[in-house]
Formats: sequence, structure tokens, C-alpha cells
Amino acid sequence: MNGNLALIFGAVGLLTLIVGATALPIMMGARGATTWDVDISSSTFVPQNLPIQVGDTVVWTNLDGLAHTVTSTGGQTELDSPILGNGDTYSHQFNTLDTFTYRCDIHTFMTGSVIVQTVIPEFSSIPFVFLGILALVVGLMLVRRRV
Ligand SMILES: [Cu+2]
Repeated sequence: MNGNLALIFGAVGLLTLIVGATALPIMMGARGATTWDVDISSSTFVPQNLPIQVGDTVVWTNLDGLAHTVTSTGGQTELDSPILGNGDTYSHQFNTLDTFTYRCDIHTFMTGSVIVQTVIPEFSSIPFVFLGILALVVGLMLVRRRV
């Protein structure tokens, strides 16, 4: 009787642990990369400071009559657009955790930043792992009481 119960708890525990351990990377991978727009308008980057997640792409669009650039001033020096005229766009994919500060090389008072953060899973597997361990412990206790 107790032996069967221990087996059931053990099996449930293992299954729950497996679900918890495998769900996290799957759910993290399920989040698609996002594309963000930054307008260059009235000699201002809008939004000026943009938090994104690793793998996301940012597209800058110059809506001004004036020419502008998107040029790194800090973080990885990855941002190096050509001179953007009205309607021109510049895009960059961010694959490194960092704060990327940039400016317009023509109007150096124009500054902005892209803050690349870790991917936040939309689904937590922690309750599954916890329940799995709990079921395994109960199963083990039942086995020990039988002996
Ligand atoms: Cu400019």
C-alpha cells in the first residue's frame, strides 16, 4: 500500500520536475524578437531612452528636414549610421547586454540610449520544480516508513 503510494509520489515528482526544468527554456525561446521604433523628430530621439531585450532590433527614422546620425558614445561601439536624410532609416539588432548610449554626430546635444536587458520569462517554472521536489520528498518518506 505504502509502497504504491511512494511510487506514485515519486513518479509525479519526477514528471513535475521534468516539466518545470524543460518549460523554462522553451517559454523563453517562445518569446519572439521585437522591433522598436525610435523617431528622430525636432532634433530629438523619441523615445530618448529605450529599454529592450536581447535579440531585439531598433529602427531609427529621421522625420526631420535636418540630417542626423546615430553614433555610439558608450557601451559597445556598434551604432554607426551614415548621415540620415529626411525619411531615411537606420536599424540595428542588439545581442549584447549593455547600455548603448549614442548621439547625433552633427548635433552633439542630441543624445539617446538603448538599454538591453535579459529576457524575462513570461512563464515561471519555479512552482513546478518546487512541487516536484515536494512530491519526491513525500515519496522518499513513505519508502523509509515502510522499511
Ligand atoms: Cu542631428
